[in-house]
Amino acid sequence: MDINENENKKGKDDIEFKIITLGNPGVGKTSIIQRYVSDDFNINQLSTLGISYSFKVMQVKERNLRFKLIDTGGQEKYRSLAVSYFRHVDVVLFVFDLNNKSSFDSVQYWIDLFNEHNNNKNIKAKYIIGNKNDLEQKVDQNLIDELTTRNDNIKYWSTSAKTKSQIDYLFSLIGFDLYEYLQKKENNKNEPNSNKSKTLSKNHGSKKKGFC
Ligand SMILES: Nc1nc2c(ncn2[C@@H]2O[C@H](COP(=O)(O)OP(=O)(O)OP(=O)(O)O)[C@@H](O)[C@H]2O)c(=O)[nH]1
Ligand SMILES: [Mg+2]
Repeated sequence: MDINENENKKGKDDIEFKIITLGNPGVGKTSIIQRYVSDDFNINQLSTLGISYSFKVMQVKERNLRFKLIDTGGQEKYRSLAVSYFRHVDVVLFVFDLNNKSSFDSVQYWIDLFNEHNNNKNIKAKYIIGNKNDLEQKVDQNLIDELTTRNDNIKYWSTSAKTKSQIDYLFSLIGFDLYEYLQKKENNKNEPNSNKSKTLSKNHGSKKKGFC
C-alpha cells in the first residue's frame, strides 16, 4: 500500500479529516488512538475526562491526509459534550469490547445517538470496532454481523490495542475511504454534466447571446 505516516504539523497541502471515537467507558477508545499515534499501550490507562485530541498525518498516494483524532470519554456526564462534535466529524468509530457483552449491547444506542445529531452531510465513513481481540470473545459473531447489516453504510473491524492487532490496517482502510472520497469529489467537479459545469455553460451561453 502506498501509505506514509508522520506527525508533522499541518502542512499547506494537508487535508484535514476529523475522526471521532464513541463507546462505553473502558472499551479501549483511548488505547486504540494511543497505539496508532504513539505505538504505545498502557495497561492502567486512565478514563478520558471529556474530550482529548491527537493528530497524525497519513500520506495516501499524492495526498496528505491529516487526521484529527477526537477521543471522547464514554462516561454519561460527557455525553452532551461529545454530541456537540457530531455535526463536524468525517469518520466515526463505534467501539465495543469483545470481552464485554454489555458494551456491545450499547453500540446501537451510540449509532442512534450519532445519527440523530449528525446531519449526514460530512460523514465519509462509519466503523464498528470490536476491540480487545486478544481476550476471549464473549459476543456472538452472528450478533455482530446482524448489527452491521442492520445499519447502513457501516463496516466492522476487530482490533487489539494491546497486541496492535489490525490497528494500523484499520487506519489504512480509513485513509483509503477518505482518498476515494476526495477522488470522487474531484471527478464530480471535472464532470461535464456536474451542476457547476451546467451553471457555467448556462451563464456562458447567455453571455454569448447578449453579444449577437
Ligand atoms: N486486553 C486488552 N486490554 C485493553 C485493550 N485496549 C484497552 N485495554 C485496557 O482497557 C482499559 C480501558 O481502556 P481505555 O483506552 O482507557 O478505554 P476508553 O474506552 O478510552 O475508556 P473511557 O475513556 O473511560 O471512555 C485499560 O486498562 C486498557 O489498558 C486491548 O486491546 N486488550
Ligand atoms: Mg478514554
